[in-house]
Amino acid sequence: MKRALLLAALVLGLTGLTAPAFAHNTFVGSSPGNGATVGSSPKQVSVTFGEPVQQGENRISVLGPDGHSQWQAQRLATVDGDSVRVPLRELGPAGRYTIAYRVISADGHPVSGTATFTLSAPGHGTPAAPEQAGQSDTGGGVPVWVWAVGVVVLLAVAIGLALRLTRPVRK
Ligand SMILES: [Cu+2]
Repeated sequence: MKRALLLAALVLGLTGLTAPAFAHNTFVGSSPGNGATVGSSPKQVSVTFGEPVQQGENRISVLGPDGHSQWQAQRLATVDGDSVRVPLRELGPAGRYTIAYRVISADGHPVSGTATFTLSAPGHGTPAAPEQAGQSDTGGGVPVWVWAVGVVVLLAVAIGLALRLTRPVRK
């Protein structure tokens, strides 16, 4: 019994260690370049990876110097081989903007990360309204109480089954 547990722990440990080693996509670069300074608002932002990006829920959010205002002009990023891009609104305040990406690798795994660039001279733009930026749908999905009810029902079914199975058979 102890040996079996040890073996199970070992297998879990090994898979846990090796799982991240299987290639998923890696960040290669961005435009504007990571750490670059631009004098005026770029028309678009793109991020390039080491492998092709799958079509789907690929997103690039461009966050303003305040850390939360959003400046991308499109909810989903356009895939172009191994890179993704979104058009930008005209930027506003000068300062450091963050390119936050989340894309789907060719192997189906999501890859996310950030790059930054600095706008040296303020533009005349204003950030996207939350619903335009696609923020309103991030809280979507199944409400927690539905899950809770599901778990309770499953438990009840399991207990019922267990009781039936353990009940002595009468003849
Ligand atoms: Cu992967």
